[in-house]
Amino acid sequence: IKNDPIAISTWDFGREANAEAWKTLSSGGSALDAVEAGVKIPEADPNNNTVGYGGFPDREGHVTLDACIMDEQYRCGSVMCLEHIKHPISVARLVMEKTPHVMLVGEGALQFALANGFHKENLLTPESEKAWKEWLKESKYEPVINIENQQHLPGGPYNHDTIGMLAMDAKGQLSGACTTSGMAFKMRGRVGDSPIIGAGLYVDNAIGAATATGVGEEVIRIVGSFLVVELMRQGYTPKAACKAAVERIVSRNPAKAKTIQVGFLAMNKKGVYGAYALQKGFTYSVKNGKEEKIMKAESKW
Ligand code: SD4
Repeated sequence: IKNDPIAISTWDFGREANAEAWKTLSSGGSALDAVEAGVKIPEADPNNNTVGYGGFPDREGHVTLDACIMDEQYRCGSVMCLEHIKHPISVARLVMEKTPHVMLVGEGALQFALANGFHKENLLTPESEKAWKEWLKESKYEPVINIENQQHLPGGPYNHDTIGMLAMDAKGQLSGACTTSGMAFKMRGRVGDSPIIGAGLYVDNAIGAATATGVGEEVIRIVGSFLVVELMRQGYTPKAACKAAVERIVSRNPAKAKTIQVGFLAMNKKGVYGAYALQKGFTYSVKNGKEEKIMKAESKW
């Protein structure tokens, strides 16, 4: 059977990532290759302050990256708190393909990357360093709703966030990738939802795939992406599944849920997609053979 390939990504900057993924998908390549190639675009972009190179550092000035990848065979790989490597998604893929493990963290992940031909680079750009030093003056750790609201930071507003990408190739196979520098000015060693299989990303080739963005702690608490996929298994549409996961977060702590952003993005095995967020402002990008567009997700508030 020949399927219509499709790539969807979190946020409006997912558009360039989708365009890159499309090169693979439109030429009969695999969803796995497509998602890896796609998310490498924001990873390498110094102007994206929440993914890869140019990502905002932790409160001690270290850029630490989280990424994971999952394919149609339920294989998965992840790196957490990885420093100095521009493309954590490619290291995550190697963890999946070359090791008996799923996750490598910190120093061990770095050693593995270096042993496999990756090069050590400085990921802290002058702009990110300036933003960090500015933040240090007050050192208030208050994640703001949607990062584009960080107007107080030098160089702002920052209309960027974690990238999660889901793709279906011409064979109808699903894969996903998620990569981020995490919450800006986080505690040293903090890991969010993005590299955690089931939280920031989950792919079940029989059912569908989901990814998350926003305050990772709240996504982890409900194992968000896995929940979305399980709800699709029960017959929920992708959007209804994303909405139910958002409602789960609200029901756990309504007061807190009002003050943070979390967004889910999902696609089922038919290529039907949908999204839902706690707050206004969550966008996602779609690319298939017919169109390329940026969509506004509906939200609770
Ligand atoms: C995290 N979910 O590290 C990621 C980052 C993100 O808005 O999406 N920030 O928690």
